[in-house]
Amino acid sequence: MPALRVVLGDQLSNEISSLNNIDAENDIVLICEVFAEATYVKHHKKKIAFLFSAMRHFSEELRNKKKYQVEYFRLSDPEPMSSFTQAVEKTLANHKIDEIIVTSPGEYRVLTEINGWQELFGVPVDIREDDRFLCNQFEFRKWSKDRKNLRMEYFYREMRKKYSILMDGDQPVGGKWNFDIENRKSPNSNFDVPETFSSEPDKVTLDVMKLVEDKFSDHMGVLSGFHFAVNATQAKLALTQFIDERLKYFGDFQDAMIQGEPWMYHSHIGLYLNCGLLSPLECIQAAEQAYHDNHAPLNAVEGFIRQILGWREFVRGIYWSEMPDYAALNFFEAKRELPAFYWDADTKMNCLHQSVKETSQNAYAHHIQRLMVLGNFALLTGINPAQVNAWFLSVYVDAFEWVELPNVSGMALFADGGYLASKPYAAGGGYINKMSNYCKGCSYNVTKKNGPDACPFNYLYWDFLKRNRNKLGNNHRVGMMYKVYDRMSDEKKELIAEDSDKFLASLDDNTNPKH
Ligand code: DLZ
Ligand code: SF4
Repeated sequence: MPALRVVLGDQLSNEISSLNNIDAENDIVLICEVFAEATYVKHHKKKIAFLFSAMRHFSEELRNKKKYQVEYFRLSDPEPMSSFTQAVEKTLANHKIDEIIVTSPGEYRVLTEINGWQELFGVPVDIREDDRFLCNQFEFRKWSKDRKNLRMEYFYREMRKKYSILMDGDQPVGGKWNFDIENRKSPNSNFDVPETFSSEPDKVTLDVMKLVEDKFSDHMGVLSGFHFAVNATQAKLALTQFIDERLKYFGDFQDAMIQGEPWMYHSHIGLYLNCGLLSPLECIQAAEQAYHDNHAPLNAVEGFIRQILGWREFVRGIYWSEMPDYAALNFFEAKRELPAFYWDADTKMNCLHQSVKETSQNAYAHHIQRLMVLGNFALLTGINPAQVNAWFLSVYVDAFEWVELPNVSGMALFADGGYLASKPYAAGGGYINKMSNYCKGCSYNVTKKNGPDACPFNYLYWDFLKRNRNKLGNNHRVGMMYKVYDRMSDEKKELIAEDSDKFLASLDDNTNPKH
């Protein structure tokens, strides 16, 4: 029974379930570059180049090392494919196929497309579980079923026990499950951030870069400086370099932002994990080993492992149990258009300017830039969650909807009303000033609360609370801030309202339909 084994662009793992028990002689593996995937949101140029290069490398490995028969469609072919469905149709027409086998995709949108194949093509379709994740959907639903609000911490503890990671019998190593309290150092020391992993683009990558420049020239970002790993061997080197050189400082400066230091002590392996070049357990075990070898402290190792074993699995569980409704949630009924500077970085607010500039350059920004600068601004100014999600999904090289949507809608925008996070991550300029050196180079004054040169975050923060009092007034974690607001003089409240109205009106004059 020859089968068509479809491997999607974020399924580039030898162990992917769609390739289990393959009949190398008779089965066909299909990997395809398609317009629909590159353009349903206009992905950053570097993201498309990374994925296409990784897909081309992976298909060559399957052909040469495994001797599989691979059908690979390029967007540079004379008849490029518009969608997965078209590519499957074409392959079915060219080969005798009795069955389609595919691993469940990372996005609800694509699952809906695949669900239609059996009827459309009249061939049985076997959609297999994506067992590269450490918690399957059944297990997650069992855990989350009767909980009104979900908190990652308890889920994470279960996962630590299940995989026996950083455990001392049935107790956590070091006597605590979570060392985050030690992970919030301000960036006030001298930094000597090691160079991030870099790999020269090879011929395959250079070809792909040319293709991207040709076909997607109007997408965000630049291709110059492309340095990502594009196969599993290189990705493993990037992981090893992180473990050897950065992990020890990862915890301490996890939330710090320094102008001109986009990579800091972060791992930058999310892009490899999320497309399958690295597996979660290999990253977790490498970090745990570094702790046992006294190479990195517990606060760093635990924090890193929590991101993968806890947070990553947790948000995926939420995505699949809550879709498709989750994508439409808009707790604050936020309607504002995304300002143009999210695309062109043209703003006098230095923290936003730097974060967008780096995003455009690297298809990457680290989690505090995403959450507390770009996300926080969108939250405070009430930007429509659908537009914010589309932006995050398109510009970050590691972003796929299963991970992007809960992080943006749930954590950054509180659009799910507190299902995922216990309070909105709203902050004024003081937080950004504490965690970064952006304010020194800003046209606004972070210590000023009102007036034309006051940091806009300072008044927007209060305006956000005031606007949403009916939704947040009963949230006990925000309650304190309402007490502070209520104690302000009427004159002060008036100034906050005036400054905010002026600022928000200027934002509305500055939207950009280009993307
Ligand atoms: C993100 C992306 C892009 C830009 N292009 C492709 C592509 O041409 N072919 C492909 O198989 N996958 C691509 N991807 C990743 C898919 O969008 C991803 O598999 C789905 O979002 C499901 O997670
Ligand atoms: Fe950002 Fe305000 Fe600091 Fe400027 S002063 S960098 S706008 S936080």
